[in-house]
Amino acid sequence: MKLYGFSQSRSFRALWALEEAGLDYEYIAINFGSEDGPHGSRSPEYMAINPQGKVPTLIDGSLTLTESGAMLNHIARKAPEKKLIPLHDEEMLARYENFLFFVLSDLEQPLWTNGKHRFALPEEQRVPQMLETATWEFAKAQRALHHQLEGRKFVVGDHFSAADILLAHTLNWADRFKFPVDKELLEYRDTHFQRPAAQKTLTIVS
Ligand SMILES: N[C@@H](CCC(=O)N[C@@H](CS)C(=O)NCC(=O)O)C(=O)O
Repeated sequence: MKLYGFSQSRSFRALWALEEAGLDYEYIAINFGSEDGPHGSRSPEYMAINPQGKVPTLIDGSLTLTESGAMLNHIARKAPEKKLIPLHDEEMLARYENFLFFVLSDLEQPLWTNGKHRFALPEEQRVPQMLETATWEFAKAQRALHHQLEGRKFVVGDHFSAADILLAHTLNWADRFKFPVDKELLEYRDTHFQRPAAQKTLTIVS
């Protein structure tokens, strides 16, 4: 497998999952914003595999994935013995998927809104008032998160899964963007970031 990524972007999730899964992979660092091929995010070569010029991109044989959530599930399914996805329990799998979609559509969305309106969008498309709205939306999603987690150490069941990778990474993103993150959620992030696979991932992207 080949993973194209950049620093502590959403690529971190896929890279962490590859490390947890113990799969063979090659990591290719993308030059963000560069038009120079083959590894500039805006180069024709990279845009041919990821038409939006975004990271991450995962290539597995003839399969190309451009969504970090789908990558987590694909990697988790490739290493069933690691139990990163609850494949054989219908109810648990539904809870896991419900959580993934919640993080991607509600918890992460205000973080990306913040990033887009501070630096990612072309300047003429940025709306400064969106920053306040994003902070308000994150606080709302964080309250819903507490309700879903109910103080548990893991998102689903009694062990670590790819949903924990997604949540811990997203909380870290919120903290780096200086969103107010509740203490117990930062403790949850810190606990999972101590895992050897997360520590190894940090060294790869730094
Ligand atoms: N939904 C995609 C989003 C990917 C994405 O937006 N990545 C950011 C970096 S974290 C990016 O490459 N942004 C560049 C851009 O928007 O032009 C995913 O979850 O993988």
